[in-house]
Amino acid sequence: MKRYILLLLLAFVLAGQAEAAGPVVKETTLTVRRMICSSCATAVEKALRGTDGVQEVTIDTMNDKVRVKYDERKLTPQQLVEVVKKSGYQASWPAQ
Ligand SMILES: [Cu+2]
Repeated sequence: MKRYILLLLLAFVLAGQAEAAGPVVKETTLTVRRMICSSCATAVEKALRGTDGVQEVTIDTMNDKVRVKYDERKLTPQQLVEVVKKSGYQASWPAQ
């Protein structure tokens, strides 16, 4: 009986771990140069939002900064930089 309870406990612990294995959300800031108007910002935002693993994008054109929340199990900051570059803008990480 004791053993059965232990097994049950173990099952609960394992189930809890499986649930915890969702997205691992990280937040980072990229420097993106030459977003001179709102359509530049929209282009960068669209490119990032269309990328699997990106959860939230905040563009700060005044300071050349783009804040991104992303799932670190799917993306790296370097990949985010590549996405921005492909949309036609200079990007760097860590932010400068
Ligand atoms: Cu523009």
